[in-house]
Amino acid sequence: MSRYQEAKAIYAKVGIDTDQVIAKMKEIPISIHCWQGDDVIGFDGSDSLSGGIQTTGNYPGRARTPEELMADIKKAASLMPGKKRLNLHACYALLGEDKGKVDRDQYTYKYFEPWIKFAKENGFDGVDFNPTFFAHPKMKDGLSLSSPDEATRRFWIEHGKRSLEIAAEIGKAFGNKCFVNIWIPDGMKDIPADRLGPRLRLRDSIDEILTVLDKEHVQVAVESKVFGIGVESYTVGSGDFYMNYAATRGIFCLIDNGHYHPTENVADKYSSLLAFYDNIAVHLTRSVRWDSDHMAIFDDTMKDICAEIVKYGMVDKFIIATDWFDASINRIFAWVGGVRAIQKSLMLGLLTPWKEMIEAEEKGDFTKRLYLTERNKMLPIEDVWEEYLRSQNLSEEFYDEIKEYEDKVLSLR
Ligand code: RNT
Ligand code: ZN
Repeated sequence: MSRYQEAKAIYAKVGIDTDQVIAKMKEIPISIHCWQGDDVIGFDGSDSLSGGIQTTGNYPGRARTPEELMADIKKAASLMPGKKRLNLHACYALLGEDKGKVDRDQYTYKYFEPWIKFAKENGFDGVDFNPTFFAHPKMKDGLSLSSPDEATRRFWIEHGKRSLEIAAEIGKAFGNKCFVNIWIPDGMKDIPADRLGPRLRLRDSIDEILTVLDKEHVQVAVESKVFGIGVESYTVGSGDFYMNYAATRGIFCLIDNGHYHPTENVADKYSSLLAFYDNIAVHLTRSVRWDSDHMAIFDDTMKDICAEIVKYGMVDKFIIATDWFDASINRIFAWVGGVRAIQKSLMLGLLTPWKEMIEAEEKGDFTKRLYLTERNKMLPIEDVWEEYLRSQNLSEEFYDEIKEYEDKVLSLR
């Protein structure tokens, strides 16, 4: 009997069908962020990152051109099991001869067409899109959509509109909905005098952006945050602000697990949203003491988060995207290792006897609930994971392949 066959029998005894789990795993799409490979720099003119987020480390091999980034994404994606989408940011526009002439308020689909072609040729299921409201000279005093300056606000509103128009074309190109996430870094380093004004302006700015939303091809979410580097005292787009905004506008909230106070339990948040929204978008990352965007790992936080995603049989309601940018390790590994860690966590969630545990809980048998929690921890998930990989011609022995790519490609940059 193979190890998988044995594991299958062990899980069957506790009421879990591992074949079904593997089949389910293959259906869960993950939107892979394009920005791990170049430290969130993009190709539309910026040479450094700003807006309260930061990439740290200087591991050699950063992708400097679209060709390099595409080659790296292709390599990374080839080592990731499962269904993948590609998550693009507007700053990855391929402007060609228009570079320096066309700004973000004038971007159109054509600047992203090579990305769409790339995604189609490399087996991505679709492409998602993000307007880029950071690392740009038109941010004024750290503000974009909430700026008191009319011209500044107008520029960024137009950027938001162009982004939704581009997303509609992307949705049409793939025949599925392009998911757009709005995140802005707007905030203040020191104590604001006016907490309301910026929020009213942000509300009105997004309202105006949404007037061009094509609901047939695009889905939109807003991503809140608690603070950023250099904007510690006030964040315009806070959790409360966006939760109310999304609910009243019929769009979605995006929960980035790095965007809360370190003691908050992000896994506890999804069920509150499930009670009110059709969809929940998530950015999965690892925050170490702050929103540090370390590569995701198979740790308790990720396990708890992913269990909440799968345990109610509502995984289809989740729009899962990755979001980290570690420049201190091989960037291809950061992509692959992080995505695999999320998938392992999702698999663990699917291999847990939630039904039995919920039944025990409803009967008030908390002893059994805790017994089952502990028993499940040592069951042979590794063998199911390996089978999942094997079914896609992959294995957990992927370090050498990444090292070879580093020696032959990354180290020559
Ligand atoms: C920043 C947000 C946001 C960005 C990306 C690049 O704190 O998490 O999602 O990471 O848009
Ligand atoms: Zn995020």
